[in-house]
Amino acid sequence: MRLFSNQDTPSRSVGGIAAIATIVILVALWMYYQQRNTTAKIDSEDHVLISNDRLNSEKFRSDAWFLPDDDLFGFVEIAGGPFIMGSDPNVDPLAFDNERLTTATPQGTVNLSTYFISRYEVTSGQFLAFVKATGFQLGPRTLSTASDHPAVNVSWPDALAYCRWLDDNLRTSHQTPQRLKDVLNGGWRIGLPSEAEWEKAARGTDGRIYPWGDTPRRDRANYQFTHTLPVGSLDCPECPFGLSDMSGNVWEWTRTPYHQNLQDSLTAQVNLDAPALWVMRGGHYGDPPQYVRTAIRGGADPGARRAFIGFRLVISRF
Ligand SMILES: [Ca+2]
Repeated sequence: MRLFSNQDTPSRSVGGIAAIATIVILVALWMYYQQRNTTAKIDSEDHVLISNDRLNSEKFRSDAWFLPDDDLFGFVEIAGGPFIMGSDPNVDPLAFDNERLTTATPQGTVNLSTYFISRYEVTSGQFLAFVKATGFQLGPRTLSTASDHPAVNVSWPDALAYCRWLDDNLRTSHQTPQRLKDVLNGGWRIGLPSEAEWEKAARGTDGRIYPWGDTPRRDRANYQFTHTLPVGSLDCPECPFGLSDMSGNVWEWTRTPYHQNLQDSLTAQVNLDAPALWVMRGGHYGDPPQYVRTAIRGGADPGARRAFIGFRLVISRF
């Protein structure tokens, strides 16, 4: 379209320039808006993509402690029954020795009762709501990430304190959806997952190596990267139970004391007064593929506050 020419009158030229300036301003505003609503994503060939992430501002309730906006506040039911736990090095050559169920039986079936697990890692926004409500004393870097990123630099006691506050809060608040209240009133409580609960949620019942299958995929989880992403940034339609970031983003605390094989951890009596390392699962944003497998496990000192350790929640009968 021709806007103006040498034959145009001065007034028509001024009008054309104004039209162009208006278009430039509108394009600049549109680009600014897009930038504010985007987040980095990584495709299967390691390209960093920029995608629109308006979803994240819509999926948490600012009027309800920034919990996910559904009738269970983001908790997902995991039906009772068996699953395959542990790693057989004949099946998964990347397996570490500490992923064995027992020394003699590296992989086996474990049966769990029904429980609920949170779809996302606990976010900074959710943790901040707890801090504001209670005056809880933070670590110096605890809320260093944006509100929809996972809460990091949280110790094991910090995570437990959040769980206890949320449990008390949701039992008594009129904001709690009735379906969730019914669950909590049925003898269940909010806490950290056991490592068996965590592993079943991550790999489902078929013993898969990653939540989406048996080969690494950087378009499904945040790893081999430089920083955390907003929780739930990467879609994973193949992942069991619709959970996000079980692999990568941040390691996640569990309520299980660390032992060198799984069976000893599963059967250990929890003694909060005894020195222990606590199991964390799932790997973090900077880890290689081997460290974001569903069976990966590490032990951390309960007081550790690290930029790559966060947590998620369960509702269980523990
Ligand atoms: Ca994670």
